[in-house]
Amino acid sequence: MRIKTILLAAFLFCVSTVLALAQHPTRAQIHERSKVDTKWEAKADANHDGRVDKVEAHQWKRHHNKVNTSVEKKYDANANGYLEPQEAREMLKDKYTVIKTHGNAKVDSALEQEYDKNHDGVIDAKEAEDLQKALQ
Ligand SMILES: [Ca+2]
Ligand SMILES: [Ca+2]
Ligand SMILES: [Ca+2]
Repeated sequence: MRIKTILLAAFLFCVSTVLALAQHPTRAQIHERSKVDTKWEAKADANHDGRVDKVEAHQWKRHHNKVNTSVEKKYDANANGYLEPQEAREMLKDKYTVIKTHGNAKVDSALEQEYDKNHDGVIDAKEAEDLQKALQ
């Protein structure tokens, strides 16, 4: 009688452990991966497995800056709503020229914000040093 109880308890313990182990990765996967269902996700899906994982999403965002301002729109040469590296470069290049000429320039895009270290809305000559490095 007692052995039976112990065996049953052991059995239940095993079953619950197996279930827990089986469930874990599944839940994590669902959490981490999102299904590809928009245009940008289809393009961001670098390994074409139908899902955009964290790395792919990060890579995409690094290279495709969404156009938000009228200034950014001006540099969106292929008018796809994103600034590709080449387009972003043109924008930053022009900005750098303005800073060289006037000593500073207003921040008008999220991309430029990265260079505004003291967050005063202006990129000054000192802050533009990083901008210059990025353009090289
Ligand atoms: Ca993928
Ligand atoms: Ca573009
Ligand atoms: Ca600044």
